Amino acid sequence: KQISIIGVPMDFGQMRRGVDMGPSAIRYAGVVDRLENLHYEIDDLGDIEISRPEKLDKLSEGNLRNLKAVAEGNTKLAKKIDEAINADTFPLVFGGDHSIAIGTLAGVAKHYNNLGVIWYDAHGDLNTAESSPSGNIHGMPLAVSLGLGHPTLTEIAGYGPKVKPENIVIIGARSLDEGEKILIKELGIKVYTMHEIDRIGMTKVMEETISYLKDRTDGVHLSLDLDGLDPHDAPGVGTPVIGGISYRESHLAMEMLAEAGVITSAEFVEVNPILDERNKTASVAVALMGSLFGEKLL
Ligand code: DIR
Ligand code: MN
Ligand code: MN
Ligand code: MN
Repeated sequence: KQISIIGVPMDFGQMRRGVDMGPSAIRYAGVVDRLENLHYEIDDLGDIEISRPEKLDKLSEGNLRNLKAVAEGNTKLAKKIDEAINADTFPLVFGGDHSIAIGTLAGVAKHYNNLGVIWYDAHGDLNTAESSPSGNIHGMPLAVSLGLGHPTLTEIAGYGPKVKPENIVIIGARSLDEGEKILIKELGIKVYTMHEIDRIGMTKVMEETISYLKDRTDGVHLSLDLDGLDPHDAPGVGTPVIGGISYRESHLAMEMLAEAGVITSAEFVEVNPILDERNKTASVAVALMGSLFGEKLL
């Protein structure tokens, strides 16, 4: 099977510069060799062109920072993803801040009747302009994909919503804003917080997640925010939250997804080499990709 790598040097979904260098850091950490060793054919399509807004960090249309630049980048990304899937390749996206999940899902979801989404993140990313405490669009992509938010974002690629609430599983949550908590309850979104991960263990969490999604979906997108991991293991992220998923638990999760063979597209986001320690976070991302694509010791 062929993998199409798409880099998205987007940092306008939040305010810490440097996450635009995430795709370079991940490539530098050796992702192409790593996946080629697993006998995949890798087509690195390079980076999406992201144009800098004339006035950076402007809160346009109310509470949406850099709305135009984020929407433009995601529109281009959606098109690239669509082409990669039409060419029968597996789209593998490198961020960039998490606002790029808007474009990834816009490109992926039209190819499935019931797309499943695993949201591996310390956060819910379920804010709208109304509920967001920051105005940062990287805190909104899951809401946008559910059809909630500004039409400039929800209608990217000309349709919406992209996903159904019952097809989503959030894993690793430990920082949710008030509006996000209400939305999770209202929509009945399945969430494994750190409490459940501690209590039942990652093995059970992934067994349940896989059987839940297998029953109801015809494809599953993995959206992995590196801040889902504990900052000790992944320090190079803009919004670290202590008490996260460990490196080992994350490998186990990826290995179980590989064994189940359920993942049909993936993205690894929020790698910020400026905030990192000797490219540790990009290296962790690449190691996790190894496991996701079937790497085994023996
Ligand atoms: C926060 C941070 N909930 C916000 N979100 C992040 O700004 O909406 N998501 N960092 O990954
Ligand atoms: Mn996120
Ligand atoms: Mn996050
Ligand atoms: Mn984040």
